[in-house]
Amino acid sequence: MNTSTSESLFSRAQKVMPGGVNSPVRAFRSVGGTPRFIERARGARIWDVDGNEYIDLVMSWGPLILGHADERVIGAAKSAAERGSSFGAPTEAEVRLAELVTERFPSMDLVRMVNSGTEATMSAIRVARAYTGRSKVIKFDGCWHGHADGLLVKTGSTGMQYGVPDSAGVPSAYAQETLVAGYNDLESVAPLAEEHGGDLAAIIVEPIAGNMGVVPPAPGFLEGLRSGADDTGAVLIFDEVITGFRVAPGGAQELYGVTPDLTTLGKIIGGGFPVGAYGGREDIMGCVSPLGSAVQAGTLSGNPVAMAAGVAVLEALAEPGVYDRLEAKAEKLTAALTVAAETAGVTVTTNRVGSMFTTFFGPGPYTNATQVGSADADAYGRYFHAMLDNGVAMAPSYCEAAFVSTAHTDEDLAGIIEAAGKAFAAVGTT
Ligand code: KE4
Repeated sequence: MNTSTSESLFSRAQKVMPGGVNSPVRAFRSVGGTPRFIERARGARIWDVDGNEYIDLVMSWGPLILGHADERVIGAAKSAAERGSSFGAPTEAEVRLAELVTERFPSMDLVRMVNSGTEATMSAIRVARAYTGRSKVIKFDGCWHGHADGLLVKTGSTGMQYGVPDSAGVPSAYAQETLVAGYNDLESVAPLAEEHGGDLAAIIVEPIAGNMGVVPPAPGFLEGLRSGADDTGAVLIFDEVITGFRVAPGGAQELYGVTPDLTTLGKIIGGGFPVGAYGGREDIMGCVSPLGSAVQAGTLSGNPVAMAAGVAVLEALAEPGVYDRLEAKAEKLTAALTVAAETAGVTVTTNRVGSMFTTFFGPGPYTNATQVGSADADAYGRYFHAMLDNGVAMAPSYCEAAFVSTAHTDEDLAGIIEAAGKAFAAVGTT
């Protein structure tokens, strides 16, 4: 496969951007090799600058549930852009998107648009602290909520309850306000709530983890967090940046029937344009300026082009049968992948919820960060490159989700399955 133009672009990029990328995972560091520079995309397919074609399962990390360059989305964005790119003033489009979001997420009385998932989670935590007057936050090992300082925190050493920075540049004083519990491990939450409950502002969780690979909530886990938040008076925040509009029209909270106090959204609600959002109970969102004293602002928040794209996506997702068709496609694909792995003598475990899934290399189960850490990353790296060589683009890390879109045709699925047969054989028996 000729990748010479990607290679020369990558060396150019590294002269002017850290690591040659605008987001670390794109640099292929955990799988090796040269990132493919993409020239264009449509439906489920992307083409790199060397003309190589791939069936895409990254789908921009989740936003493109309708596929690449969906005519409804691009048409809406184009027409909005022709009327002006940004006004820094209210528009009807942002009202319409906020109405669509709050209709689908009944827990969201009020919603504020921002420009990324990071902004959404950072703001939601600030508002939870403003509402409660408290400072501690519980997050979960293996969950990613973007790169706000207080969330770049990992479990301290054994027995230490306070978090420690998970990135250079995060002062330990910030990290100490964040407590880290085990995903799907309510027993790890109890002592933190007991010790810090009086100062606990928020519990933030990915209701379906997508950033340690896909890890669904164990039965009772989300319900346990709901009662823990009620018992301590903490604000329960569901980070649905991935799962919102992905696993159900009303996200994971609809799927599992557990209602958070605040929800963060992103990805799908922008249709590939930069959009995040946070919202929830009116009494909590009443703290947000200009209503209340929790400051949060943004030049391009509610950008009219991004809002128009988001409205187009959510209106398309309202069509009857969309989620049933997504479920059927993803079920068919993952079942066939499992057969392909077995045929090649490769042991894999697939975690799937709706149209998001991860194929782990190993016997599993994979229900928390520790178990995920035991999966065979090297085998995934071989699989990743073999899939790429056979025309399928996967996430360049196994701690991510693969996404099926409404644009993936039967032909696309067949192409993925055929490539996987070769790729599993290339991995070798594990
Ligand atoms: P952004 O700031 O990247 O828009 O959103 C941060 C974020 C928040 N919450 C969840 C559950 C998320 O998954 C994300 C971002 N997701 C990653 C991939 N899993 C984005 C890809 C990247 O970092 O390049």
